[in-house]
Amino acid sequence: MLPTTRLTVSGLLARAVDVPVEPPLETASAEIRSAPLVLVDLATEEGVTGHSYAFCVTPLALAPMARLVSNLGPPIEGDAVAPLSIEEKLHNRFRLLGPQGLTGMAMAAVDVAAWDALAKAHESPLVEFLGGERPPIPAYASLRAMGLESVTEEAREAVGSGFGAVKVRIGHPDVRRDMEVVRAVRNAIGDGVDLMVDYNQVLSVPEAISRARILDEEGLYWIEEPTRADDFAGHARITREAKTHVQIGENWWGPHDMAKCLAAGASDLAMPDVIKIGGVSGWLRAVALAEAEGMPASSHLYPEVSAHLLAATPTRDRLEHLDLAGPILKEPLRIESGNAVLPTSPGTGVEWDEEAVRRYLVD
Ligand code: SMN
Ligand code: MG
Repeated sequence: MLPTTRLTVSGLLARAVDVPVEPPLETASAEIRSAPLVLVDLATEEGVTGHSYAFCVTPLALAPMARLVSNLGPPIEGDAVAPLSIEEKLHNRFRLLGPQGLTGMAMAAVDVAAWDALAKAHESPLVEFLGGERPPIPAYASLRAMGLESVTEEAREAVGSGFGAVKVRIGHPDVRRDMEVVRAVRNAIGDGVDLMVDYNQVLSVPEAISRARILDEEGLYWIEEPTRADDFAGHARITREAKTHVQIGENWWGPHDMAKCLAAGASDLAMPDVIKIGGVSGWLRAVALAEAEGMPASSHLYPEVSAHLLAATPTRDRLEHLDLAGPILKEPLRIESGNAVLPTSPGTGVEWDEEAVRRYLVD
């Protein structure tokens, strides 16, 4: 007999944890010393539980986000675990408020947990449930330090452990410092390794254009978010002026926002964030847009879920490897010779280490 694959939502549990980020993640916008995560458990009447987490970036958003996610429980209790129907229902609830920001993230976290539960009920890793296989997924090391010596050392270690690409955060007050860092890292990693840079939105449009012209000679793989993420017109100007590819996918609030960005010519590349893009459901629509444009698609954070999704992405490029949730997971995503190894366990492979969760729980 086939196992039961029809599931019914029996409850939604949202827990807030604040997990140390060691060493801290330095960016031109802010330093991240801890990862405020909302852990989501979608329980079903059949006994299967789906998991997901949402990274709130700042602890200021942690408690409201946990509350918002748990508020989504009662409206879906008793419903089928059918992510597309749940999405439609919750989107209707939020239509007049808007699906950007915490509302969108909360809905996406529920979506990922629902897909996880379904894949578990089918006893398949998420990628196989989506119709794909488990190829090795090329990853890049997303480096944490911004200081010249420390980031150069980090880059050397990453390449030593097999990564074929690294990303460094720049956006120093003086472009000459940006150049020094880029050249020191390039020197450490050699010409055969791809190098990306991330400005985390700190430049004005004219400043971004002049820095891009200088960086254009460095053979960078992409320049990420040189200016404000929602400034598609500004990014389109930068994209036209820069020889290097511009990458601004991480702050697309759903596939519709991505479509507007592409229509504006504001990014050469895609890198959806699974929680900002609308979960597994949003991701699948987003990468269909990328495929139609012949646009390589990488991922942003959430390496455990993104690895499955990239494996099902026709224009897959690279997985961002930045391990924020590792300390509270039973099994962090494995990286071997610079490639993510998809787990064979059912679902996404995200399972909580309950002892660690208790340690970092925030009331
Ligand atoms: C980033 C943004 C927000 C939190 C962590 C890291 C960064 C990235 O822009 O691309 O990794
Ligand atoms: Mg970024």
